[in-house]
Parts: sequence; structure tokens; C-alpha cells
Amino acid sequence: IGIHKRGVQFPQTHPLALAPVTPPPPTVDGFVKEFLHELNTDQGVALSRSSINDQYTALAHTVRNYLTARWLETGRKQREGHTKSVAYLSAEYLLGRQLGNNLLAANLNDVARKALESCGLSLDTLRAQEVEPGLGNGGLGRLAACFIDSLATMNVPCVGYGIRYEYGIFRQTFVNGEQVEQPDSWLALGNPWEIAHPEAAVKVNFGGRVETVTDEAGVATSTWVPEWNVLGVPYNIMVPGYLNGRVNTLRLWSAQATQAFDLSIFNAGDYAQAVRAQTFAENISKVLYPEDSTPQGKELRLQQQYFFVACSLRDFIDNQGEDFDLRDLPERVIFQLNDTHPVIAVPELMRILIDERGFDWNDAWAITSKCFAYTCHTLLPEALEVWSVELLGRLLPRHLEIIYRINTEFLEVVRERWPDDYLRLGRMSIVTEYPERGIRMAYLATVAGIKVNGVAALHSQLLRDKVLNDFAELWPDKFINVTNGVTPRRFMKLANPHLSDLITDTIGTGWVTDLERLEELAPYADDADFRAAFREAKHANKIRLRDRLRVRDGIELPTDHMLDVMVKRLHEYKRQTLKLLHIVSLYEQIISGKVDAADVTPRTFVFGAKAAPGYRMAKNIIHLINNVGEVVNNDPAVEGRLKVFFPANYNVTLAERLIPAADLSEQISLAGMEASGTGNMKFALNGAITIGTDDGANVEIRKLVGDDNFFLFGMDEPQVAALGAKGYHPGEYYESDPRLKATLDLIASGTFSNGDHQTFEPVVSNLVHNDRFMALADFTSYIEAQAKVDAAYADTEAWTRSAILNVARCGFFSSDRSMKDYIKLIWGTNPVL
Ligand code: HBZ
Repeated sequence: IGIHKRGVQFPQTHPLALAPVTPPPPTVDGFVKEFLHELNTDQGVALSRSSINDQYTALAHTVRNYLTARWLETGRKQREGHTKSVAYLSAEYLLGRQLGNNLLAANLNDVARKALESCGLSLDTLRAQEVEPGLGNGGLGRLAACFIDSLATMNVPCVGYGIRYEYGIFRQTFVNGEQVEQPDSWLALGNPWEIAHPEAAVKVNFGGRVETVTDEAGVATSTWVPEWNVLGVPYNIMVPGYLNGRVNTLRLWSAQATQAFDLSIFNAGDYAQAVRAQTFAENISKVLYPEDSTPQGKELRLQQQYFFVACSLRDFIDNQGEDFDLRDLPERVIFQLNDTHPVIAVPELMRILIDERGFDWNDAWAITSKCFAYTCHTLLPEALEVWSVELLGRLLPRHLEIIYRINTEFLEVVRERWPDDYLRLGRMSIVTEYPERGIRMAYLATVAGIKVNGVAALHSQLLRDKVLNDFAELWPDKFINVTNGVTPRRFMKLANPHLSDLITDTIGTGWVTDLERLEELAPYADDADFRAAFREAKHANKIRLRDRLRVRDGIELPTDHMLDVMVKRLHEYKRQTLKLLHIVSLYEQIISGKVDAADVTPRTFVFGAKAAPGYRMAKNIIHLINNVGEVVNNDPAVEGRLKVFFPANYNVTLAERLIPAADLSEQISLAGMEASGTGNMKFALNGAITIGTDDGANVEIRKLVGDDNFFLFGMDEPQVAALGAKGYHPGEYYESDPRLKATLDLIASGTFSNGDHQTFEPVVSNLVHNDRFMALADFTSYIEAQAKVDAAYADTEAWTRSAILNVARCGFFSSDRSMKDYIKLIWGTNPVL
């Protein structure tokens, strides 16, 4: 594979080649022509003989063709303009299906529908054919997808860099109520949205040793002599802005073994080693790690991180042209680090500058320390990545050396500011000694980054005051907040056409790219006709959801119940168990005769959640939810009152159906644990009312929508901290609240496990004896808040009014606004028009 030279001037150019080719005009006939052309020439089939996958692929290519000229044009302008770009470095992009979004962005929806109809095909059927690229775990990956959508829509130059995992997040199935993971072979039927460039593959080195030579003047020069390498093949994916003609790029890297390395090892006679190395190489982009809160510390994971970062830096720098002066790099790019996963980019840039381009340390650091900014997404201590020095030194010896030097110089700065404060030096060192010697990636990112941001106001404050407080003391201006946001294109316009049409009919179209304009809806909360129309949209969404769940899961969703939804990763801190305690408690009260079923508000509870495959307790909780559903749904005593559903494999596609149908949004994490949440924003923007703790972005949602339109419960973060400090004893809550006791006892009794007492013993005893996330402490408050929900829901008009005000007041939570904040507070990039 040679380095492919681009941008060569061809001496003779046909006039047609001066501009990108365009498909026929986007009329029904034009679209049909392009579609049939794709079907015949690309798929090699006649319409009459084509499979649904042929049709879907041809349709996707047709849409792509309509965007291509704009894509090429965007690239040309960006290269010629020498403007500053955002390079978003993220190990995850949870994109969701592409077809609907791209039709929307290109304004081709109506034309495509009619064109397909005229061929006897249905757009909806073809849309259903797409397997979503699930290249992320949850919020962090979805946020990256929302951000690149917003940047394209706002005309900001951005390239998203990531990994083209061959297998995305596992497909969840349930067997007897327990989670069983299936591989997500999302590429099996091809991916019409990507364009591979094997000729532009980048070589990435690993392993080996560092040779240090000291010259006569005593200056040491290090040379990395790597042991093996892999190729990174770029796959480009279009990121079209909404109706603005801009198309940015998402570039995902796929690992391929090189010929060279195995031959060299092979020739040295170590065949087994050669094979092992080759397998390693090809495994790098094989599968997404499904852990979302406990980094695995695995060698392959570190390989993934370095692999995509090394490819991306090389790619970005090479694209600046041959005579680009790297001292100008900070004027060309900001590398935004999506959590610590890409932080190895910091020593990589230092290595490039020093080892490959001959800069001395100080000049290299002057450049590097202007090129990165770091976003933190967690507060859980166990979620902060620490790479063992043993592993780092084995895989990336030169990088380890560079990190040590960064640390030495950094600790010098600390020592200057606080002479003799040895405890502080130990606390702040990038290198930790316990439990083994390791590199704290969040500290490295903090030292190198121009800014460090949390993802909601409370989270950013806790980062400053707790997790990174020593650093905040040293560099108070480095720490900022940028509250997360979600794209209104996918999560309103596309997912909720009924509500979107109502909004557009009422206030015009501008809100889709200027979400604060939803404010204009506020007066309509007092308009009875508007409220009726709003309820009609909600009801239509419940029917849409019912139809989907019927086919997808064999679930029969009542459309006349309050729809109470909790969807997010399964984690103890998110407290799905608290939700479950509420449900079991309602059930217990009815079957024990304490409450008359006729007095219970009809509610359907829907869960969606994947558990990390190795997270035992999370899997137990999934099992319990399913079994509670099984019992409750089949008990005539609660017929027509309570239903509990848990459709398997919650993903972006299901979210798009589920969220618009919800009445009640469950955001019930222990205060101080959920960095932000973004599902909470999606629900509020789609007219669900939140029941939630004062955590993450809930705090900001409540402030905006007002206390009357939000069901707050539970301890706040200072109260949680105080209780923890005083000593938390969950057993006391169990003993003192009879309702809680009856609920836990019912679970322990075997009611939900065919009389078996062992199955859910770990869940119950963990709650009663440990309960790290204080579900029992918040139980009473939660139950009281749920009673208020029931009372509020009984007043249909008042409930609708509140729901409308949630929509009207949550325009702040557009990812467009988040991007404006990043631009203003961190990046200093400009839109290119
Ligand atoms: O990032 C989430 C936070 O839990 C959530 O509060 C926030 O809204 C969202 C966006 O900022 N964090 C994640 O989703 N984290 C991961 O998915 C993850 C993945 C791999 C890891 C660690 C975390 O190694």
C-alpha cells in the first residue's frame, strides 16, 4: 500500500470533470430514474427480480447520490478555506438508522415516497430494512452522533473520527427472562452509507522498544523501534446538515493486517508469534466493548484506542498538505476528546512532533497543549480509566516515556505553586502507584487540555469541587460546563411527525434549527383546541408504538393507559430497582386488598435497558423486571390496571418510537451520579413529564419547566453526601416503612420466581444490606411523588398543559445550543457559509 497522493492537477480535464456529477433533478421521475439506475447497475438486478435488500440498498445509494455533490463541495471549500475545524475524537458513535435522517436532511422524503410508490414499493418497508449502526453503548455514543448532526446543520467544519466496529453493541434477547447476548452483525447485508478508501490506509505501529542515544552535548534522542503494525482503512460516511447543503464527514477506521510484519517475524522463524500478531491485528476493530461504566483494562481495548487515534491524527495532519507548518496546527484544529478513550492522542501528537518532525520538547508541548480539549462524562470513580504502566509500556513504550515526561514537568508546576506539599503531588500525579502503577487518563487529559468540561451544570460543579478539585485549584479557568443537548431533527422531526406537524402549523418551521422558538408554544398551553390536538398527537404516537411492539415483540400495548417509561443502560446508580419497587408495591397493595384495583390509575410501565454482559447484578435486575412483568401481566386481579413490558434490545430505532409516546419520563438516579442524561431531554421535548431526582440535567430541566411541571423527589446531592458521611443503613428503612418491607418481602417470597427463594435473593439482600445507591432511602419520597403523578394525570387538561409547557420550555436542550457553547467557550471555530 503506497501513500496515495491527492490533489494532483490533471493536465487535461474534460469540462464535465470540473464539477461533481449530479443525479437527475429531484423530481419523482428523476428520483425513479436514479433509483432504477442504482438497482440495475449497482445491485445488478431488475426491479421485478429485486429483493427488499436490493431495493433498500439502491434507495440508500440514490439518496447518497443526491448528497454527493454537496459533500465534495463541502470538502473543497474546507481545504481551500484553511479554516479551523473540529476533529471530534470518539470511540463511539451511536448513529441510529441513516435513511430517514438523510432523506430529511436532503428534503427528499416526499419525492422518495412517491417515486417508490410509482414503482410499487413502500418507503416505510424499505426504511424498516435498515439495521442501525449501533457503534456505541449509550449516552456518550449518542451524544457524539447528535453533535456531528448539529455541527453540519450549523455549517461548522467538523470531521468525526472513530472506529468501524465490525460488531456493534450486542443484540439483547431474553431467554426465560434472562439477558442473552447475540452478536450484532450489522454489516452482514452491506452498508450502503459508507465509502471505503483502502488505498488511503494508514499504518499504525505497536510494541517493541525505545532506543535512546545521547550525543556528545548530552542531548538524548529517543527512537521507537516498534514490533508490529496494522493498517487502518478509512470508511467515510456522510453527515448532512439539515436543509443547508453542507455535508460533513464521519471517518471510521477499520483494522487490517499488514503483510510486512508477519513476513518479518515469519522469516525470523517464529511462525506461531506471526499468527498471533496477525490475529491481534485483525481483531482490533472487531467488536465494541459493551461496558459503559467499568473500563476493562484489556489490551485489546488500549489497542483500539491507540489505533483510531493514531489513524486520525495522521489523517488530519496529512490532509493539511505537504508544506503545512505544524506550528500552525492550533489554528487549524481542535481535537475534542470524548471522554478519556482517545486521550492517548496527547502523547501521540507529541511523538509525531518530536520524533517525526524534529521539534524539541518545549515547542512540541506549546503546540500540543493548544490542540486538545477534554469532555468528562462520569462521576463514578470506577469509570475513570487507568491504564497499567506494564501494559502501556509493552504496547506503546515511547508513549509511556512521553507521558512520564509530561508528568514530571507538570509536577514541577505543582511544586512551584505548592512547595513541599507532597501529599498534593501524590494526589495530582498522572502516574498512580495504587493498586498497581498506572496512568490516570483523566489527569493526563486535564493537564493537556485547553478546557475540561462536564456535561451538565451539577456535573461540572462536582468535577470542579470533588473529582478534579486539585486541578481546578491550580487552573480555575480551565473548568467549564457545557450542558448536553439532543438533535431536534432526529428526536422530534423524524421521530414525532405528529407533534412536529402540530408545532409547525402553530409557530412555523423555524424551530427545527432554532429550538428556543418552541417558547412561542407556551401561550397555546392555555388554548383548549391546541391541548386537544396535542393529546391527539400523543395518542397517535401510542398507536404507532403499539403497532411496532406488536410486530417486534408480540406485545399488546394498551393505548388508553398512562405510559410510564424508563429507558437507559441498566446500572445500579440509575436505579431501575427503585422503579421496580414502585411497581411491585402497587401490585402488593392490590393483591393484599389494601387498595381497590378500581382506584388505581391504569398505567403501563415500559423498560428498555441493556446490561454489560459481565455485570451480574444488572443481569439479575433484568431477570427480575421480566419476571415481575410475567406475573403482573397475567394476574386477573390487576387486569386493566397495571402492565409491565420490557421489549428486548432497546436501541435508537426503538427510542424513536417509544419516547414520543410516553407520558411519564423516569429519571431517578441517585443525586450526584448521573452526569447529565440526554434521554431526559428527549422525553421533555416530546411532551412527557419527568419524575426525577435533582441529578444531572434534570436540575436544569426542572428550573426551565418549573416545579409545577416536574415531579421532584428524593435527596439532593449534598443530602446524599451527608447521609454517606454519617453512615447509611438501608436495613433501617426496610424495618421502618411497612410498605417498603411488604414490597421487598413479596420479592423475597418467591412470588416472581415460581416460589424459589434463591433467584432474587442477591437483589433483595443487596438492597437491604448494602444499597450503594440508596434506593431504599429515596423509596418513600418516590412513592409519594408517584401518588402526585396519579392525581395530576386525573386532571387531563392540567396534565396536557404541563406537557405542552415542557415542550415549550426545553428548547435550550438542542444539541445546536450545546455546539454554540463549545464554539464560544472552547473551540473558537467559525461557521463556513
Ligand atoms: O454520557 C453518559 C452519562 O452516563 C450520561 O449521564 C451522559 O448524559 C452521557 C452523555 O454525556 N456516559 C456514557 O454513556 N458512558 C459510556 O457509554 C461509556 C462507554 C465506555 C466506557 C465508559 C463509559 O469505557
